[in-house]
Amino acid sequence: MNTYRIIDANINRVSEGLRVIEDIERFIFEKEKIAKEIREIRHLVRKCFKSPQLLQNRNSNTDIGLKISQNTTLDKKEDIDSLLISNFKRVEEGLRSIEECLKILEYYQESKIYEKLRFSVYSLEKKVFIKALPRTDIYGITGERFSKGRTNIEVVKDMINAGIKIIQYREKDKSKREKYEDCVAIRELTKKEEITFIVNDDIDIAILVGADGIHIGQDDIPIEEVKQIAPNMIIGLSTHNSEQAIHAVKAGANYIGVGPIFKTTTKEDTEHSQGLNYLKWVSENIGIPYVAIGGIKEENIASVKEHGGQYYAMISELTSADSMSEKVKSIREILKEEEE
Ligand code: TZP
Ligand code: MG
Repeated sequence: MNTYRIIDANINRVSEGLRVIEDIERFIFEKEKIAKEIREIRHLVRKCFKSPQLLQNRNSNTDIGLKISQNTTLDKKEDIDSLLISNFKRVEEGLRSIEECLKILEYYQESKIYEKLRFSVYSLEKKVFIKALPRTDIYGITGERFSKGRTNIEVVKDMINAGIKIIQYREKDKSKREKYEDCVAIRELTKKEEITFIVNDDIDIAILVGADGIHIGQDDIPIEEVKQIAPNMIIGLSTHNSEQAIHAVKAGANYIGVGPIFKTTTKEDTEHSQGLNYLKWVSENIGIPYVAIGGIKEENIASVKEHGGQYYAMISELTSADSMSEKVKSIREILKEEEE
């Protein structure tokens, strides 16, 4: 029956589309977790509906689609992103087709499985494309001068082991070359663990090491320009007042820094900010993610949370902790208590 022929064609189409996406994530972006998720879905697509009717009804030789495809250039792809997009669409449409055909054949339960798979692919698509900070709480930042003799690399390893999911490389006392070398090593460590890695200030280093994002300040190159040269990166912009926050959103920042919340000795000549009041305002008026920064410590983080805290960036509180894991654990306990 021709309905089986549609299902057979779409199981192939979906699996092949998933394979293209999986290969891109695996070999180009080296995203192990995402590649694994795709592989699991790909296996399920093949496994969840089996029938001898599929092969029996296959008739690739007479498929008019091949002739159409051979004579069109509509399927031309310009870059990896468009390859990804078209394969996601192929997979989603194919899954819908399988789902509907199974209903006709009265495989109702099986149809529901393919519906579920389609929704898993929608979420995956979002995960692959969205340039956003992962859902987490602590945003760790380096600074060798504040690290009690530890190197930035050691601190990053500690951060990763402590379960921090976003790490920013910020280093004001090193040469470009030294910073570059640090970042190459940190990229390797963070890539393996799928930690979001953001580089402060040095757009060139961020691009060269393949960081996930760049963090810039009000006196750096305008965000509009940064977006031009690093279109696939998360871009964070420090803000100190509501005008700057509104502008950051308009200019396309993926998140903003909000601070300084408290007095800090870690950053010299910090711009004045209304601290907690400004944070509160951001939490009520700004629709993109925001990261509170400046003097945040275990002792005061509860008040940051009370004023709408979402992400909490810390340098000295983390880098100078005797045990990073213990520090992170206590901070997370406080944040959890606040939620209850
Ligand atoms: N931007 C505003 S305050 C600050 C930066 C980079 C320093 C934050 O460091 P600490 O040690 O967490 O106060
Ligand atoms: Mg800066």
